[in-house]
Amino acid sequence: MSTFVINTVVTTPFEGQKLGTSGLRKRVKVFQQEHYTANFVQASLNAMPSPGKKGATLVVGGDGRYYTKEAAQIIIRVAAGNGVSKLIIGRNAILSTPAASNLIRKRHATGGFLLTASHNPGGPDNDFGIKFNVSNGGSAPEKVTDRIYELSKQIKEYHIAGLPEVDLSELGTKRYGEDFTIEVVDSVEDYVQLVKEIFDFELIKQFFQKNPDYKVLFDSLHGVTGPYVKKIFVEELGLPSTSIQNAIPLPDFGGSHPDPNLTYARSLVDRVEKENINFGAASDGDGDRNLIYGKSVFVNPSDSLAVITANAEIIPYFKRTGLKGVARSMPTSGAVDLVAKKKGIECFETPTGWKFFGNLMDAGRISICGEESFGTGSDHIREKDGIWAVLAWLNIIASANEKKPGTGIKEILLAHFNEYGRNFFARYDYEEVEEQQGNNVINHLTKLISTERDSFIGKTYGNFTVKDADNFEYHDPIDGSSSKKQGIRIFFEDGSRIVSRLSGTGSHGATVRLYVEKYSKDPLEYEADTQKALKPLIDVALEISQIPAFTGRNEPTVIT
Ligand code: VG1
Ligand code: CO
Repeated sequence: MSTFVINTVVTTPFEGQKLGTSGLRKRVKVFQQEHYTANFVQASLNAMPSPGKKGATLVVGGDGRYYTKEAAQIIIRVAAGNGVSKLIIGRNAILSTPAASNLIRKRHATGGFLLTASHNPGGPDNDFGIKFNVSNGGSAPEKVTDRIYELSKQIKEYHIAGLPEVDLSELGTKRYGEDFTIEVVDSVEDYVQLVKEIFDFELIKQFFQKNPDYKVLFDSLHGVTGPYVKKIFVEELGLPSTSIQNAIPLPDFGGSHPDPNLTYARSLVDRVEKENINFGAASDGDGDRNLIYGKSVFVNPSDSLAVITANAEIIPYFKRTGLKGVARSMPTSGAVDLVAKKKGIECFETPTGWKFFGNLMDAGRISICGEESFGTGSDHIREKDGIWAVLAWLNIIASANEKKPGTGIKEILLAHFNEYGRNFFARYDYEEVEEQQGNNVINHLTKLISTERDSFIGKTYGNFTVKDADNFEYHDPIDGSSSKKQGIRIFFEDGSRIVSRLSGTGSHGATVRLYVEKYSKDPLEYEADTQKALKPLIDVALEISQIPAFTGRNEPTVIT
């Protein structure tokens, strides 16, 4: 047991320590500035909801991106300097976001620091990020993140313990001084145990055994999930080790963008097509997003949410807990709403960002929730969970094959569309335009729906007539808080809709998002190509929003 001194360091505020949709994300170089990270950690600890930082237990870990080790050491010293009593840290400071959320809950911790910028690229010239989570295992709600930002603007000092660098590669508990302990835990174990309690591993395993030709490929995109998928898919479910790729986490994600979509997970998509792989999947840097892609069939995340909800009762966890309500973020398509209606359960529409689901889950109002941005999950934790979504699909497929052998992703999707109709959905992202250009788009749309409202409502563009429009506002039914200006929504007479908002996760410039949705009950369209089916509406969306003119971009960076 070594004791330590606590030093109080005089500091001045840094600009822009404002948390976005999910934590503080900046260039690594910004975090590397002297005092920058310590300031932010100090502000977060000061903003901790009651009972506060003294005596707190915090979970620490992240996706292993560049600067993780340094940030973990700063967190250790500032936490010890502030009277935090215990840190539970993933080995080598590695924890996927879902695993961290699980640990916070399982160990009844007060909260946690998650070291990740999620799907943003990593490495010395790219992004680092810190998320602050609270005792339910979820991202701090807005009232806490607002307070962190306020405190970061007033900060004058931070407290830091004079501890030597702590070796995080060795499992076990070490005590420092009178009341500070660090427990280094296995990054994977608790999470694997959790998913084994949720899904029918035996059934999935038998399905793979009975169908040795059913090919699976999971792409970790060099993010944090590598060791998790190796344990789950290879060791537990018995798939060959060739069923996983890019499974070694790298601090710069191999120089690519660890974002599981059709653009950045191209190598997975290409292999699925070329090698006739039945089930392809990918996750993002910190493991909370998922992509499901089978031979010539892409599962849109909004549809994924609906399909999982429709089939939830075959998953042991929901058999046990019952299916309460569901929720989706506002831009996510209304496919899940139709399932909720049929099942007679509540359905909530929340702003973008997983933190808005937390209250609903804590209050027992929802079991499953999702976002169009490749996020799906449930109340087993308080973060979205990439591996969970993949296992949910595999459980559904394995179960469907009990009744009808040969059922794959495509058959499940088509059966779903036949029952509920199809919500065509696409998202256009214009990444890293200038901040002013992004604001111009939103200001223009705001004008249309406010001062120019009278001439805008009722106006016809192509085959679409504007029926209504607003800037989405959310009233949390649990704590009564409200969140304004969450995205411009334009509704058309035929039920179609377009949405636009600025991203809150970028670290540079602005990213404009445009979401387009159209519902069809025509069976001839169930196998149609999304972009083709949506073309007329996308044209109208571009005409109304004037995005190409405002941004100088004729094409989006990413199309989902
Ligand atoms: C994006 C997504 C949002 C998601 C957020 C965090 O936010 O649109 O749905 O919750 O990323 O996901 P924004 O503000 O850029 O649109 V993650 O995997 O980056 O933690
Ligand atoms: Co993520």
